Amino acid sequence: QDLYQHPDYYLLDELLTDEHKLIRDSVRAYVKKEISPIIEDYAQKAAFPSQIIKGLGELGCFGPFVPQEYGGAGLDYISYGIMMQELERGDSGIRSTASVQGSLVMYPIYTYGSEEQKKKYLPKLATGEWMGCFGLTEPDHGSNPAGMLSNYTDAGDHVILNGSKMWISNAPFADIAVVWARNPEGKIKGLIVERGMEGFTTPETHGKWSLRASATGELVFDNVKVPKENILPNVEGLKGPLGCLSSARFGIAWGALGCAMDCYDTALRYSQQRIQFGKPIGGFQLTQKKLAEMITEITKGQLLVWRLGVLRSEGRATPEQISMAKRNSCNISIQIAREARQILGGMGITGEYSIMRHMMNLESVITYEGTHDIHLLITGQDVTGFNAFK
Ligand code: TGC
Ligand code: FAD
Repeated sequence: QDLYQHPDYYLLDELLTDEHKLIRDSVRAYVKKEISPIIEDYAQKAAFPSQIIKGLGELGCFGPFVPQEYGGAGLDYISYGIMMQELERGDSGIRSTASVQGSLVMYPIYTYGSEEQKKKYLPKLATGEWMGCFGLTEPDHGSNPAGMLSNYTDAGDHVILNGSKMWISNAPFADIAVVWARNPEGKIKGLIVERGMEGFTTPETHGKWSLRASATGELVFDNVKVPKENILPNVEGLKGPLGCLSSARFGIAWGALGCAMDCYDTALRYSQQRIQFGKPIGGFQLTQKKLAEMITEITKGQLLVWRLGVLRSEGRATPEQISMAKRNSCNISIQIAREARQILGGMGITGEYSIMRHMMNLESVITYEGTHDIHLLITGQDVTGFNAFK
């Protein structure tokens, strides 16, 4: 980790501003000091290192695109992407925590919330004093959230929420949950559910072989009384949660590349030092093929997410463009992790190196926020005009 060389084969640093590079350096230094030394241990014991929350807040990793008046930093989307890249180079579970807080909790409150909701929640979420989670997926509705069953009925100054969500990142420790449920007219609305509301529980999901340093759980609503002032007033329908996913998927497109960079860097250095048959394994053509293909895919991926960052910062990135980048980054990263693991031979399966942890984490990353195939179908629909989902 200490010797990490950031891959920049096409001199893409020249496309970044000094502020971007400063942000990258500070998040990278934080990851090196606070995350890399402990993350393997936390992943092995399947625990979330909650002590890092304060530092992530201080660094501005929670909702950096939110304006300063609400506690954010008002940064552009390339800055956000760079932060996610550096965090995920440390661990996808850590990036997940920041993604959920920024894109799936702060973004909807900022974009769809009332002024009172923004003032009440955003500054505390930006520092990490309060942590949030995002409840869209249900036991029977994963790729197809339009079928969700969670719902609420009207009861005067509050509503009564029933239903359940599963696979929810940060749920076990979150102070609030942004939850998507049907209103009495059957329309999808967002609600802010707070820990401590009667009938609201968050059982933890155990036994994961992936994202082990991230806490995952369910959200269970058993006649939960939610004040009407906690309903997000400015959006209705599936475009509400899907809009949040666009922000999070954008961050993942950058983040997954961080894993790829770490795996490539580790494998490259190992190949230069490991001697077999009297010479470094990096001298064998088959090893070079692996490394050359890795750096080619990383470079293509870097160009894709940089351009996407420009478009997103200008408000021009389409959901379909974001899908393409999320899918591509996850796909190349998981393949690079598998090839990098091979280059390390037996050492590749141990926790002494980060590769196997990245590889297992990426199985979640390629699945959540829309699976590999769902994103393919989004591109397919966009280019052909035909909807293959239904
Ligand atoms: P469809 O009819 O296509 O769309 C409904 C409405 O939404 C609009 N829309 C979007 N808006 C913003 N951003 C997007 N990405 C959008 N995609 C669609 C669309 O224009 C339409 O608007 P309107 O005004 O016409 O109503 O909806 P559909 O039911 O056909 O679904 C399409 C599909 C399959 C692509 C969608 O359901 C989907 O993306 N499914 C995948 C589900 C998913 O990604 N779940 C993620 C759960 S959260 C999570 O995994 C967090 S992990 C966090 C971590 O730990 O990092
Ligand atoms: P399914 O939808 O059942 O899909 C199973 C398979 O069928 C997939 O291969 C899929 O591609 C395929 N498939 C489905 N429909 C089609 C189709 N029309 N055509 C072709 N193939 C299809 N959700 C949240 O709301 N909040 C969170 O914070 C969150 N965090 C998560 C953390 C982790 C660790 C994990 C693993 C998941 C998380 N999720 C979260 C849920 C995640 O978004 C879903 O797992 C994902 O959307 C897929 O849903 P599913 O697991 O129900 O799979």
